Amino acid sequence: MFVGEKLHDHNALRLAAHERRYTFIKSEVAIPSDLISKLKDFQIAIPSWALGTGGTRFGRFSGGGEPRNLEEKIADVGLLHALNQSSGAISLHIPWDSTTNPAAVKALAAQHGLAFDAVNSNTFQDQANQALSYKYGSLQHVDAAVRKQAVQHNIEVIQQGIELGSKSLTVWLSDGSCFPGQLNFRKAYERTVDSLKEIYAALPGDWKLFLEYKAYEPNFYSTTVGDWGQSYSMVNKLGEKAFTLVDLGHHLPNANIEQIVALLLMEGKLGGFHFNDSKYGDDDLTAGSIKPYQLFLIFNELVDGMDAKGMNHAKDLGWMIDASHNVKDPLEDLLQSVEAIQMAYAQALLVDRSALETARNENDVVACQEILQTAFRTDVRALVAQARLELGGALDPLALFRELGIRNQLIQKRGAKTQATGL
Ligand code: RM4
Ligand code: MN
Ligand code: MN
Repeated sequence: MFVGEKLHDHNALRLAAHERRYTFIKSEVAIPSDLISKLKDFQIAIPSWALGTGGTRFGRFSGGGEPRNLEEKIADVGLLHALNQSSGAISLHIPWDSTTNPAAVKALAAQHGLAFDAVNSNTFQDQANQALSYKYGSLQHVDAAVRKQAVQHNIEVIQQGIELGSKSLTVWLSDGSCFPGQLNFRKAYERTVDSLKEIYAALPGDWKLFLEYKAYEPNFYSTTVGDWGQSYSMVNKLGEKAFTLVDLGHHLPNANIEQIVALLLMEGKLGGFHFNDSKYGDDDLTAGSIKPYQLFLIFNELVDGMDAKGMNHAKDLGWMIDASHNVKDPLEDLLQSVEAIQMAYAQALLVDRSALETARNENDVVACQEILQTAFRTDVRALVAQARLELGGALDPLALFRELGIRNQLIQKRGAKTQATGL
């Protein structure tokens, strides 16, 4: 859509100010020579289910112009990517995004410069045409026929993913229990692992399986894959293509997520991320909007841990957003999230790691804190903007989105009352 020629004018107007800021940071801060190229390589996948307005059980307030089908979702992500050149992938949720014409969908995505990141299965809802219910769980269910149906669904998701060129499956289970006594924890665990083994057996050789954990909701007493330990022990039983996926909103309050990330990476079992932010639970708010320091500390561990293993920052883990926007324009929110993630990554790349190691070895706690906070307090926006500029994106994607009146155009094209699939 309509970004091309306007982007040039937008950047021309802002170039002098940007160059002033970029020159300033280069004169003030020791910037690793490969920082800009690392930022340029770093692409963040957009979830297909976050392109419409999210709701809560109390209601949903659409902003209009929401994508009505998969093609329009791809167009929306293409738009984001045209603005920031950093959202070059889309993560699909099946059956919400099922298609009967994968070749056409793949070609459309390619026109927008988009790849398909992890495909997500859905055994937390019952579909209209579904034989058996997931009310009491899916892969953990006491009835083998329900488990079989859920396994089969995951295998179908893999097959759809293969046709689109995806390379990973994310399994998030709502399985658990709402009341003490309802579930035999041990048996639920064992049944889940057995079901996962069947899904794992259907994975192509170059695919990964991500097992996402979540502390609670929709089950409120126990969740069968409730924390990183449970996911980690399960993926270890599956094999080398299985990994744990960390969704930042899926922990109990005050969990030290950066430590979890460091240890999963050390064990070679961190698969990827669902970025978002939260104040209380699985709030799915804009990345970096509530706890930006935590986001930075997570990236600090990621950079440290990936470098220790010689991993490729951009390619060796799955970088995805998982968000829901109740009051913001979804596309504006996603632009903000991508930028926040890039900033945390840039700040982590600025950490003076040898000075930090020295300070740690000398038990100089004050120096350790100073080193991290110096990086965190650096205004890296000009670095992120420079990477975007070199890629052909907008100096200020959010401003350009507004200058172009994109939401109004979408409303005119799609209507004010459209509703995208999702929660
Ligand atoms: C869950 C979880 C999953 C997502 C669903 C829609 O809370 O975060 O990743 O697929 O929501
Ligand atoms: Mn998630
Ligand atoms: Mn979630």
